Amino acid sequence: MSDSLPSARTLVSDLPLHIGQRVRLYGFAETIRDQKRMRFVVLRDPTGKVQITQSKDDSALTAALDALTPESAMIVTGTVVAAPAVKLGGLEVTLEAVEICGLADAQLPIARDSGLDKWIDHRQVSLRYPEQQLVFAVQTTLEEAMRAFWKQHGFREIHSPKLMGTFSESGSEVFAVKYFDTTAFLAQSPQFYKQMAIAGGMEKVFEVGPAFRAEPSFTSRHETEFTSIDMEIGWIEDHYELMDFEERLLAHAIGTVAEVHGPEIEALFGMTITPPTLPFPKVAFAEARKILVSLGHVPARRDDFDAEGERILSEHMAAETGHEFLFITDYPASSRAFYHMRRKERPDLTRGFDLLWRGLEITTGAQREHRHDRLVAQALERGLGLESLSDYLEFFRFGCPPHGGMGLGLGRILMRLLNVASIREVTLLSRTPKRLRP
Ligand code: AMO
Repeated sequence: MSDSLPSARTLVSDLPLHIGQRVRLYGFAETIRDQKRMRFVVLRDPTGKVQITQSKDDSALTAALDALTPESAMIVTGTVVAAPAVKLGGLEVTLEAVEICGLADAQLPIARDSGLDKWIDHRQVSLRYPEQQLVFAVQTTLEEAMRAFWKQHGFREIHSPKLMGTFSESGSEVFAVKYFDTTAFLAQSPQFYKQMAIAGGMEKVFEVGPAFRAEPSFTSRHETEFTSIDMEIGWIEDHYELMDFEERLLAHAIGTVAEVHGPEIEALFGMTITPPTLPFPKVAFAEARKILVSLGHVPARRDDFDAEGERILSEHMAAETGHEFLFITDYPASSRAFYHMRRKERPDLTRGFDLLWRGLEITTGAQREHRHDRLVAQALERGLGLESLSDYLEFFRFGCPPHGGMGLGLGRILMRLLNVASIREVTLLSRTPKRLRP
């Protein structure tokens, strides 16, 4: 490229500032339209689209562009010209030089209407769709807002190992992997290690990382590998403190997403994002069950709700309270993890909670049992082997503060934020019992 050509990149969104100037653009060729004397290419970069105009009088440029196929990656140099008749931003770029850096095969593997499964098969193409670009912009903003909130409240970030010598939740949903001459398990949650950090005096910790579940679930909300957002907080009085923290965190994060991406989300997903009001409604499990039964839905289990029950309950409570979120608290001990703290006056109930957002569970949390002797008793009551829990139980032998925390599914939050039907629309690459590729 000659020295006189600009070397710095200009983004499409900045082009109005450069009318009459030479610019260098990087992007994909969205469409190519050939006329007898002219060629029009729409170039797309992450900030927008612009029409590139090529006069066929220039035979070298014509030859270069003859090879161009849709979705090829290219670098274009040209002059920005005001063109009020052009629908795309009222300007165009007259082509002076082009470099086709990545020529696309003439036949693209998918189209917009190919369906989600095909989109995932060819993610390098479907990720280019504007809605998909927005998903990951929103995800970035959401995580940034959460990190800012955690920082403001004195949290530290941890990165706990995903290879474990034992199970981190229940043994039935764990992936076993060969680990030299023994077997390792992929972490189902950072549960044990976030509690260890509290025992280690870290007081408030968070982790955003992968969690693995060998669940043969074929639903639109389950993945075998998902991103888990975990928190653990020391020196709490009860689980209400945890819920109070979570609702403020979510209100801040959702408010930030609304501020940064509100109009674009409205345009591409038809969803108006309004930050939730505080406090979120809360209902105890026993009361929630009564409500469900009165609505004619009798849950199959006495100590837990099915997904349909959660949906019906959520809908009913939203009509009553005008709120999209609902905490269900004080679940029966028999349906919760052995490490949930029991209520003092009702040891058959826990200080545990779930958070539903428009009928979908996005969080499980609880105050934990931090007293070694009681924790051992609760494990034994469940028939759990103390041997396999020995490392975990050690965490509580040398003085551990009262504490609790929660885990949120990143994909599920995005599903609700953008109102999409499947977690796979908001996941970079899906992992299910039937999908391990690409
Ligand atoms: P739980 O198993 O409920 O709790 O998981 C916490 C949250 O993670 C999300 N989630 C999933 N997302 C996608 N695919 C899955 N297969 C999947 N499984 C769970 C959900 C869920 O609410 N250790 C506890 C948390 C805690 O008490 O701190 C735990 O893992 O949004």
